[in-house]
Amino acid sequence: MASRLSDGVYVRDTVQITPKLMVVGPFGVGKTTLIGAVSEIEPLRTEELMTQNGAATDDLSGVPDKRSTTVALDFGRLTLADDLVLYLFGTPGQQRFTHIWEDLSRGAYGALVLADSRYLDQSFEALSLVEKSALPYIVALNAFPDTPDYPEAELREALDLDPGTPLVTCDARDRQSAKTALVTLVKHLYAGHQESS
Ligand SMILES: Nc1nc2c(ncn2[C@@H]2O[C@H](COP(=O)(O)OP(=O)(O)OP(=O)(O)O)[C@@H](O)[C@H]2O)c(=O)[nH]1
Ligand SMILES: [Mg+2]
Repeated sequence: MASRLSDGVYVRDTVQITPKLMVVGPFGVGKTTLIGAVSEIEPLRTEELMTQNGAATDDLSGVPDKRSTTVALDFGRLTLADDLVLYLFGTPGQQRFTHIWEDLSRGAYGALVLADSRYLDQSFEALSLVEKSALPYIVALNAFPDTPDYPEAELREALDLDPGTPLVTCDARDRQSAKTALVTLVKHLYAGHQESS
């Protein structure tokens, strides 16, 4: 059994809570990277190479080395405690895939909205999708090397965040940092659940 656990085939038999969580955000913000960094199973990826045909719509200014894009979903799994396993679903970031969101997010419990503070306006669409679907969420700013250090109050105002919505910074490539952002989301969901029960 131990070896199957490490294969990622089984979860521990103490697991009781398995929320489906969405990782959303604009094109190239780091959703696939974050799920790959934290997943304890081989993450499912649906990456396709980007071609010259997409040059007009795929804005690579923040991620000049990016070569592929998610066309359906990312999927990963993270055990946070003996009784708690997260199932992570990443969405495609390109606007032409927005219709996939409704199907993918069915049954989700909450969302991590990844944002890039160099291009905050690009996050508005993802924020409005989670708000429309009434999913509780937090915002995690994925820090890139040239990300300016804006005061939190300015970032909150620019994103029009409710005072109760957590705003954190993470490095989507770093397992511990990405995990900390997910823990913040889970605590936020738990606090909301406590309030409503
Ligand atoms: N410097 C830096 N680069 C990052 C970071 N996160 C992601 N990248 C790079 O930025 C690019 C975008 O990452 P992806 O994970 O593909 O982004 P995505 O949000 O899944 O993109 P789409 O699925 O196309 O919307 C990749 O080339 C990553 O290596 C980060 O935290 N810092
Ligand atoms: Mg992706």
